[in-house]
Amino acid sequence: MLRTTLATVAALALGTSAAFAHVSLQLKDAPVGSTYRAIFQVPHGCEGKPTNLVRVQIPEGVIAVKPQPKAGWTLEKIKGTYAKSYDYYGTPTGEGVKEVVWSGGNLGDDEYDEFVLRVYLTKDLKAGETLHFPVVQECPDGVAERWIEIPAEGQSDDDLELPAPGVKLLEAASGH
Ligand SMILES: [Cu+2]
Repeated sequence: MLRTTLATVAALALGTSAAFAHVSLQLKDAPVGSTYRAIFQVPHGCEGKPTNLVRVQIPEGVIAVKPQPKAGWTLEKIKGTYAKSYDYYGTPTGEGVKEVVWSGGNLGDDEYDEFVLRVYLTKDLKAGETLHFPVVQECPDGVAERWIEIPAEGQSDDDLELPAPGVKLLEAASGH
């Protein structure tokens, strides 16, 4: 698994850059303590090949994940235990969906599509920070685009070849 990952990264580094349009989130900011529609925009395939699989990793602090099914794609919800228990409108929530996979589809390199999750952004997340959702796009012949880079302190997405899509966290709305 790790060997495959490193080989893919190396192949991407040597191959043509696909960074002219990143996988990104359509809604760029959202308050903590609220429901968020995470709309992942997939603007191209991998090195000209169609996309057959889209995998989204759910960051810690994001709970109550409900993916939107897509015609022609098989939906898989991988569940697990969170690092801690989170408050979901008064209900302690310690486990849930940690990864979502849409597979078996065929999105052409010259086509565009969106993959949607409805999630709850807990108040444990920090307003002012950017929350990243690592995404992997898989294409035929073992080719993939791994949007998993997270900017270090002082860096922005523009400094990265394959930035993970992110949403800017805002202060919780009052009077909920
Ligand atoms: Cu790109």
